[in-house]
Amino acid sequence: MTDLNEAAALLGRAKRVVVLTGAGISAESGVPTFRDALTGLWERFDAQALATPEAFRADPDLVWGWYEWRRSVVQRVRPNDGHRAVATIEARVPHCTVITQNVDDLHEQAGSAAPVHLHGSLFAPRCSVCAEPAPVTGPADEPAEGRRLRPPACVRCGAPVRPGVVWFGEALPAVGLQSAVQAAADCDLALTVGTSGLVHPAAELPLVAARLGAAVIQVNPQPTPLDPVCAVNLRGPAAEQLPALVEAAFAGGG
Ligand code: BV8
Ligand code: ZN
Repeated sequence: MTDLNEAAALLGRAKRVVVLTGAGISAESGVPTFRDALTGLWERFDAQALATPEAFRADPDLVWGWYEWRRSVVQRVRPNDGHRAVATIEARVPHCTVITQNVDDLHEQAGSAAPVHLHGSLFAPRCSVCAEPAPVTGPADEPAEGRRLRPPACVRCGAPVRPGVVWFGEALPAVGLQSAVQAAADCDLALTVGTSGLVHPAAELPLVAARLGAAVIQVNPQPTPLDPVCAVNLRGPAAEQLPALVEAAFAGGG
């Protein structure tokens, strides 16, 4: 039995599915993965150093400029066949929870009802002091790669507005994390797609599923630390592997 057929048999009979996605599922839409997001003028920075509260405090214009550039990239792209295949899985299995580490809105654009955003969103800026939600506005001047931009001031308290993402060293949203861990514990199949499995606690979710008896299928062109717990490793891009998996699992309209 080929890996694809084995994965299709698992998906075809799964009742409670968790899909965990990382930056890799948006790669084929043209959204740079987290590390690629530092190509060009950003490449002299280390993502882990830029995606922190300390970096924002030290240089708000640099960090806000990076996130506005990334938001402008996401607003120019479209979901790919990988995002659409995830929405098909949601429609075809009895229970499905989509959990994403991504801060883009491509799962929603592809039809996923309510993906859990473990690391927040580029589309939910808020005040860095009083947490007042701030409007998502098109930047006055188009953010260019490497351009610093002054963050807007909070309408309520005047403090700088920050991106609505979870930075390194910040706690994940408690409700989202709790529902993600519960879904991973309850599932009978976990799909981990396009994540390097390096960022915690998100990286633990497939391990929770496997420890509690679920089968894990991984979709990634590269090996990751999650390989050993996977029943099947589909080595390839999500926009090819996921549609092929969905086709093989539900072809009979089953
Ligand atoms: C916290 C939002 C505590 C911002 C992001 C335990 C062990 C070790 C470290 C830690 C630990 N616990 C905590 C830590 C520290 C830290 C951490 O994990 N550090 C690691 C990196 C060493 N974690 C934290 O700080 C977390 N917070 O634990 O808080 C706490 C508790 C209470 C009170 C206070 C504090 C917060 C982590 C969240 C950070 N924010 N994103 C932003 O986006 O700017 S994470 C960010 O990096 C992305 O969201 C992404 O998920 C992640 C990884 O980035 P990438 O590698 O680019 O993306 P991905 O992982 O998805 O990899 C791309 C993959 O796709 C690759 O494997 C590639 O092969 C594959 N691919 C490429 N093309 C394709 C493809 N796959 C399929 N198809 C393709 N076409
Ligand atoms: Zn405020």
